[in-house]
Amino acid sequence: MVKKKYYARTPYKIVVIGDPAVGKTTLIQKYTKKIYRDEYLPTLGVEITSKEADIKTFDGVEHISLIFWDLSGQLQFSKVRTIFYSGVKAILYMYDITNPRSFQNINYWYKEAIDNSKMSTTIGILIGNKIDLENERKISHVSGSSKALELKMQFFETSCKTHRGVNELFNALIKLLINKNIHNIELIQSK
Ligand SMILES: Nc1nc2c(ncn2[C@@H]2O[C@H](COP(=O)(O)OP(=O)(O)O)[C@@H](O)[C@H]2O)c(=O)[nH]1
Ligand SMILES: [Mg+2]
Repeated sequence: MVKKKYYARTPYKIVVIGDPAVGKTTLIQKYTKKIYRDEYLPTLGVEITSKEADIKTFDGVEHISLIFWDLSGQLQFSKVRTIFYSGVKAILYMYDITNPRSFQNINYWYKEAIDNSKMSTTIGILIGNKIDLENERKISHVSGSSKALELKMQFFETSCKTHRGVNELFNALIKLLINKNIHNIELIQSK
């Protein structure tokens, strides 16, 4: 039997939220391997970065485009809130495992997101970052996974420094986004 092969270009908008300095920008830049800005909207204080990939599913290859929206610098979030959440497909909630306040504030970011996006169709993933700083850890893995359970999200711990957990996180995100049986996630084309 000849497998059906199709080639759809689907852009997925993903927003990354969490307290300042938890590693949002670093995570996106590590994954997209971009050290420059695709597009910078200084008036909005939002950075938009894309990554394209071919995903092998059981019935062919799907071409996808991930568009990351990342809040940058000092901004009055209230001014960009509506455009920031408009059309969002997935929300990455990030805290720093060495910073309890950033973990407590996940509740704030979650409330913020449910008030401003269509949560019934939005994917959420909770991320505890900076696991290379194990000696300074204040939030246990169990606390993180309980919070994720409570908010009905998947949970990952990452280090943008060592790259640990980063690919697992994005592979899971892609699986949730394309919502298909995936034979193999291979970034066979990435630019
Ligand atoms: N040790 C460690 N530092 C990190 C990690 N991720 C980010 N950082 C550092 O944390 C600081 C804030 O990162 P940034 O990406 O600007 O945070 P943002 O404000 O959430 O976008 C920077 O100095 C990063 O180099 C990590 O996984 N481990
Ligand atoms: Mg940033």
